[in-house]
Order: sequence, then structure tokens, then C-alpha cells
Amino acid sequence: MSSTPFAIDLRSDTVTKPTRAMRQAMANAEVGDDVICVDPTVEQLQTRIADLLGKEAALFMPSGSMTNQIAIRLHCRPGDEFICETDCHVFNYEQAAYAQLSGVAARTVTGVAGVLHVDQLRGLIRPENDHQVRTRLVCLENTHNRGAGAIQPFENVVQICQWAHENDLRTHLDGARLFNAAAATGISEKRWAENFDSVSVCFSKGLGAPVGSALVGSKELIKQARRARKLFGGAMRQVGILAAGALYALENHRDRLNDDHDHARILADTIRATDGLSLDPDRVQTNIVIFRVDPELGTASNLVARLGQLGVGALAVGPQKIRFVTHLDVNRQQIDAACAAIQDAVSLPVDTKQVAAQY
Ligand code: TLP
Repeated sequence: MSSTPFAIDLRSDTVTKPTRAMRQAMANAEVGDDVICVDPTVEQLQTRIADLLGKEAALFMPSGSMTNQIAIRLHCRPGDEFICETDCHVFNYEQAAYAQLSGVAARTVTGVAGVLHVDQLRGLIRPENDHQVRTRLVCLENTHNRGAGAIQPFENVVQICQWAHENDLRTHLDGARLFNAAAATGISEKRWAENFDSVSVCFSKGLGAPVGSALVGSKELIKQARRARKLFGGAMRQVGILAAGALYALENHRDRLNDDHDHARILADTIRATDGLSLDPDRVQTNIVIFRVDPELGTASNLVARLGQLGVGALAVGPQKIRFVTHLDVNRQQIDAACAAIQDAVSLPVDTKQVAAQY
């Protein structure tokens, strides 16, 4: 299979390739064994990201999923429960690892495009009672992936976290796309993060690094996280090569994220103007566009297959729902070409044998 299956790949912002300058930074990275002692480039990245998020310490991790799952494991004990939004990544896309690996249960609350309000959470804390799990943690996701990149309103975040802390609950943010939220709102990563006991961020989404995430929090939490990372098999040796890509991304690719948001709005305008397609939700706030396909045009998987024939990569995220994600490997010209392909794809005959995988 070609390493670039689509001329315009909008399946995810995880598909980006490291730029020449990023590869250069990676090639030049000073490295060490980060398991038996220290890798200097990893140290540099951890200090930088802890500082950017206003926390005492950070730990570099191989993936966003591992970062979230280690956070949940540290905040909870077996028999505990965390509260999260029904459509969030931790609940939908991480194989319930909190249950498989840490003996923790999830309690879901359905938001509007992934956005929760504190009033929905009041009354959900379980009473001290031998029959019940113990409510221990609230997890939020910002921006919200399946909510089409929706930004949690800052006021909601403050209120939810205040309520959680007043009730002795911990708070964790899945901030895989926190940089997009910061770019779109002008509210710094630090201000978002100060509401939470721990935050996970990804360097391999909108920032365009090939690998890596970080967990940030107190020194004590990060000390425990280092131990849990070893348990989960995520401790890596000369990993400064990867950290250098993440550092490069952090310093050079944050300022351009609003270009991706503009591109997403252009795609959204075309979808609004195309018969049989409708945005769901209608508002596009960052780099993710999710839309519904009228059954007359076939299933989402059919239409994804037709877009693929025209060189545009997309993901079916429901029987009738498709997702586009914009990123630094797609420029304005390609966005215009993708808009033309959307209009062409809906007029291609529906071939029910052509189906793309559903996520
Ligand atoms: N999301 C991926 C897929 O897993 C769906 C994508 O293409 O969007 N939190 C959020 C909000 C995410 O969107 C993702 C990845 C993760 C965590 C997990 O990151 P990785 O893939 O590094 O484990």
C-alpha cells in the first residue's frame, strides 16, 4: 500500500508527515537512555510543556491513549468510577482500558456536541455505601473529537472543575487537541489547564509531530505516572529523537492552527450547500467537520469510498456520519479541490459493494 493513499488526506490530523526541518531537528537531537537515567531532549520537552501548561512536571508518553489511561489509573483505585461525556475518546476509542487494566468503571453523561454543563453532574456522586462504586474523577475532552472539534465553553469548565474539587473529586482533561482550543479562543493552554489536576496533550495531532503525548500535573502525580508508564510498557530508551519532533512542533506549528480552522469552515460551507449533506453539529469551531449523509446518497461508508476514488480521504464515524479533519499537510488549494470532490462524489452512482471501514 502506498504511504499516501489519498492526494488529500482528511481522515485525521494524525496523518501528517514530519517536515524536512522537523526531521532535521530529530536527526540532530541529543539523546540518552530515558529508562535508566535521562534523555536530555526528553527533559527539555517535559520542562517546556509543564511550563506552557503551568504545572509542576510532565512526562513524555508514546500515545494519547496511554496518557489518558495512566491518568485515570492514578486518580482512581479499582472499584472507583469516573464521570465522562458519552461520546468522549476515553470511553469510545480506548477499548475501555480503564476497566481492562485498572478495574475502574465509567459513568457517562450525554452533552450537546460533547459539551457538558455542571447542572448535568450535580447529584451523580454515589453515596458512601458498600453496594456502590466510589465516584472519584471527572474527565473532560477539549476540543471534543466526536463533537466535531467543539470547544468546551471556558465557564462550563471552570464550573465543572470547581464543583468536582468541592466534592473531593479529581479532574483530568483529555487535551489531545487543547492547542486547537487555545488557538481558536485566545485562552492560553495554561488557563485551560489550571482547572485540572492532570492534562494530557498530543503532539501528533494538529501540531504534526510523528509520535508522542505528555501528561502534566503535580510532581507527585508525575512520579507515579513514570512508574505506571513502565508497567504499561511505555518507557522508551533514546526517545529524544521523538521528543525533538514534538519540541519542534510545539515551537513552530502552534501559530498556524487557525489556518486549519479556516480550512474546516470552507469545507463546512460546501457541505451546507450540497443537497443530501448536512453538518452535525452545524457549527464548526476548530479543525473537525462532521456531517450527515442522507440515505438517498447511500451510507457514510459508501460515500467515503466514492470520495476515496476521487482522491479525498475521510472517515465514516457512524452509519450516516462522515468526519473530515484539517491539518498542516493540506493547503488552501487542496481544500478547494476537496470541496469540488465532495460535489462530484455525491453525484457518482452508489455502489453498495464499496464500503470503507467505520470508526
Ligand atoms: N483520536 C484519533 C482516533 O483514535 C479516533 C483521531 O483520528 O482523532 N484523545 C482524543 C480526543 C483523540 O482524538 C485521540 C486520537 C486520542 C485521545 C488518542 O491518541 P492516540 O491515538 O495517540 O492514542
